[in-house]
Amino acid sequence: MIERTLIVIKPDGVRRGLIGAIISRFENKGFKIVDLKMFRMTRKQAEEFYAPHVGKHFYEELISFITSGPVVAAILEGPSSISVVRKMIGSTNPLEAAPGTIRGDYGLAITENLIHASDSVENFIRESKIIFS
Ligand code: 3AN
Repeated sequence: MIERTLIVIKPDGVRRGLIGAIISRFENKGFKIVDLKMFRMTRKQAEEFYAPHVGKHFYEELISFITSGPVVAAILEGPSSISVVRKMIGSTNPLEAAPGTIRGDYGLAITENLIHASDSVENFIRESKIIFS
């Protein structure tokens, strides 16, 4: 089924000059980029975006990290994009992410884990409204 998903290259990915390397993986895989933007999340946007994590021990660190510099957000379209893109980014903890995944190849830290990708249609709709409306 052709569907859309949202990815956000986090401030560490932008700071480290990995925008092109990350985006090209999705292009090489065959996904179509249907929207793309670079911006800095406001505190309000970050709180909405990470609302499902309110109260978790890493919440404050997550909010301050995601607002610490510019991010690059893209909407990708292709077959089963939500699950395929989640596989391509790898496990949340880069120490456990398989080699060949983005987090497995580029990361060593759980907060600064390079990239976010929507994990369901509902979250894709919710998250992309926050970023692209
Ligand atoms: P994913 O991004 O793999 O879907 P989520 O949604 O469980 O992971 O977590 C959102 C973000 O919160 C992660 N990308 C990561 O930056 C941060 N995070 C998740 N779990 C932890 C943790 N145990 N300690 C610190 N940060 C965490």
